Amino acid sequence: MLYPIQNQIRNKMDLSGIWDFQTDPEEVGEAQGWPLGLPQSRPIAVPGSWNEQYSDLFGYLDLAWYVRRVHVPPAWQGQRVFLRVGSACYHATVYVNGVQVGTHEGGHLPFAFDITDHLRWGEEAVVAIAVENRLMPTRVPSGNMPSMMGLFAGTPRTTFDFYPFAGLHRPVWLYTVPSIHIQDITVTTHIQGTDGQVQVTVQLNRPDPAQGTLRLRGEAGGAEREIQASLSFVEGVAQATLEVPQARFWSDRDPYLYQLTVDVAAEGADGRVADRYSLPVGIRTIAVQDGQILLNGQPVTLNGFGRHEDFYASGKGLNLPLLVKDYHLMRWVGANSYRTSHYPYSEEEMQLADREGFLIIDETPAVSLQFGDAENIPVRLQVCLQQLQELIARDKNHPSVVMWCVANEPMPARFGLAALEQNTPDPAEGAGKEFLETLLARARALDPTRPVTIATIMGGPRSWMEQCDVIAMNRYWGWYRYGGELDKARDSLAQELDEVWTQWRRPIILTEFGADTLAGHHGHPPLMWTEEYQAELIRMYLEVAAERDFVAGMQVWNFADFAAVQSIMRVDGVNHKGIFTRSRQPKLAAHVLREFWARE
Ligand code: GCB
Repeated sequence: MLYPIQNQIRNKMDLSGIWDFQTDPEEVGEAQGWPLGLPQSRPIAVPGSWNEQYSDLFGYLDLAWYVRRVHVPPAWQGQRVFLRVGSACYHATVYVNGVQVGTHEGGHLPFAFDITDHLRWGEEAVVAIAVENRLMPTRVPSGNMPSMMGLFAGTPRTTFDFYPFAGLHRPVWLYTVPSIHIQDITVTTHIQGTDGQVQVTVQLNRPDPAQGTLRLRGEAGGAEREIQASLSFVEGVAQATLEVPQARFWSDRDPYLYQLTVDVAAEGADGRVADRYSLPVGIRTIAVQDGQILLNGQPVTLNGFGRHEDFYASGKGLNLPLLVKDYHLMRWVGANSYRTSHYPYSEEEMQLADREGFLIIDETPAVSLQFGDAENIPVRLQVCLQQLQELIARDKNHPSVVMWCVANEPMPARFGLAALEQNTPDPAEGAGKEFLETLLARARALDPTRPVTIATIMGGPRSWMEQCDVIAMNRYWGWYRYGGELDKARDSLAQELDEVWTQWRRPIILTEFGADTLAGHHGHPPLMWTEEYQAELIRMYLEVAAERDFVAGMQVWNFADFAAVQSIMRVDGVNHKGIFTRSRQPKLAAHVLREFWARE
């Protein structure tokens, strides 16, 4: 799925702004004509979560309507017009001029519908999007599981530890494509010595024979050049390889981007371009070999964070200044990497990662998968496969994306403090293993060029790691286990890392470790919840990792404090494991990270 662009041929219009909004808890809106206008609307910002914009909507997750009117430029007539939603959490139904044009399940991933036939040229169009984010066992991520009782259950009843923000979280666009158009582009890159190879597959929307060209602009042979190849479409598909002598490779230290332009020639010999699409390309390879992750053939360490899209007022809504600031702060501590825990982040964020040289573990929305309720497993598997396919289709061309993570902390049936001891036999082990291996295999089939992994939970069966290229471990020695006992935590961490390495001989990334910390709380001795405790715990983990070559990355949980559900586990409804506060002020541990990472 290509990101909409504006050029000589294609058009786009950003519908971000203030929309009309109304909740519909009784679900009467469609029958009462709301797709054409809301009877009692109030203003709402798009993108943005509704929960953070109105205090009475904080806990609201049922159906709500967004409506706005838009003038589609008459100059667009003759092209196909699409309506594209960057992310709607969780389920969306889209209407244009009162007619339903499509539905989509699953947050954090874009979808688009061809609305050309529903427009009346010269008249304003009414766009309506009905969104709901009900928590259900059949959804991914899941909620309202019957099993979720007890001391740690929160409000609302998620299976996961972040607030289930709802709404239109990313921009809504109108965009156009010509009648014969480029539907998809797949770029893979290879390296031979100092030369680069850019392999491009282009897919058209029609199978008719057609011709086209590829142009790649950037450094080659020590100078700025343009390298070209021609494309011959058979059954709508064409492939070509561009050879780049003495290429400048993309890396976290030098995120150099080439510009690739694909042209499709119009029928007839007048040289007219029917469609054109341009995108940045980073020439790089990523591989796993002998217990190391290799970027362009060299060992690389992924240091950084698990994060969240989360901020005051905007909730999970795209917030561009925040994005720039977060990258600035991550660089300040010396990070070169993060995981999109626990769902795909915005496309704008992935573009920035390409440009700024961050190495991304790109995660699907499959957080806290459950395997105890056999009746719901087939439905969840289908949703997971759909989300995986949509994620890879969206992000496959980003050089920054170096790994797919198909699930975060799939849950053992015997989860609980007792099961935190390693290798407790788990009744869900078999069902979970089959489910997870289906996801890993699908990711590999969709993209054979990137390693795949699962972020595993403490106490989860080790057998679930078997098919991962890289072992990703979320570990809370010193917090959920041996809280306040950092010496014991150190020994357990070291022992576990060595055991996992001995068993699987694959690079290990600690994709989570951390401690809840109230900014401004201090203590000597360093008790849990103080800034000193977090700083010492982080230091301990980094020291243990530094003694082990097979540790290929350290990602602290979390970059910043973030909104979670209300529970006795989360003071103020916030997970306080951030290295920065929710308002992005550093805690003491930020300086420890700088000490380890920024000096390199
Ligand atoms: C985890 C989860 C993450 C939580 C974190 C915590 O293992 O992956 O979503 O926020 O623990 O702080 O408990």
